[in-house]
Amino acid sequence: MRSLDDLDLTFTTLTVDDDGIATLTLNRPEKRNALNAATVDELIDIFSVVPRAGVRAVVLKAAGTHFCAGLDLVEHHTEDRRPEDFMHVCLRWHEAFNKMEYGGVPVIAALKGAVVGGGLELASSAHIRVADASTYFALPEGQRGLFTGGGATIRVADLVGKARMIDMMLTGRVYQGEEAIRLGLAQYLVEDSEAKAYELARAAASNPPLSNFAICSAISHMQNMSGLDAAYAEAVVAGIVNTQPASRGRLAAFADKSAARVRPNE
Ligand code: 1HE
Repeated sequence: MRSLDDLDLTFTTLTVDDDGIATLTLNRPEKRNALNAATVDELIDIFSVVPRAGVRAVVLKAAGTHFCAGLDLVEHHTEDRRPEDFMHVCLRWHEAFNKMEYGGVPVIAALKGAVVGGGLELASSAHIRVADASTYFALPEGQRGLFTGGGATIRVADLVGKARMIDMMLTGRVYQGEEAIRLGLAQYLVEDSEAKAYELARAAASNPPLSNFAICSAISHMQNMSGLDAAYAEAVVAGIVNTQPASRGRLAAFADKSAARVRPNE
């Protein structure tokens, strides 16, 4: 079985601290972290290993001032790809992003600057998105004479709805700030998106891993099912998760009144 130590990374870096919090950094700032084929291969490798490496949460962040400029347009231009070549490029993107979304390990994206095109497809595969004042979202595919190929028709449409996604693609409309939060492009708007992402990762990492596995895979799977099948799958997952040994002590603490209660924000 491959381990984190076996990973051979050029355009990304991955570190894991003693608490099992991984930091995955897109590390091609001179190209605004544009996703070339090699970076996508690295993401596939990383998310093939992470779920079996004891990682409890991942903070996905970027070097430089922009999160991700999407598809490497220069590589795409230089390679002069045939339809079947680009279809396989897209299948690799889907493999990487599906491994992220369905892998069972919480991924928290710390956003800044441009989160555009394929960069938004990447961000929308994370489980939580944190934006700062510099963050802006767009789908410039129409302007470039392209179409989304990394799952935006599923994940971005899911976040903002079909009509808004079509508008973004047709007109290049940019969303940022509170408006982006209101639409669901990110769940948090803060001064320091990285600091907040680590805070959220630590909170998530304190849950039992099996609970997080269900939260970060079952919900996505269930969205793909009929209502009837989703309800059945939910019962099966809850049967396993809600009787796990790791929940016994937490339930006991609630019963003996030593566990924290759920209170409104101050
Ligand atoms: C790139 C890319 C890229 C920058 N591919 N090289 N995505 C887009 O349409 C967004 C394209 N990029 C931009 O609009 C801007 O570059 C940014 C807003 C992200 C940043 O602007 P800025 O002024 O900070 O940087 P820059 O001067 O435009 O670019 C700096 C360098 O990064 C430059 O390279 P250099 O060698 O000339 O220094 C740029 O060429 C390079 N660079 N973005 C390649 N995207 C699976 S289908 C998905 C379809 C899509 O993602 S379509 C959306 C593509």
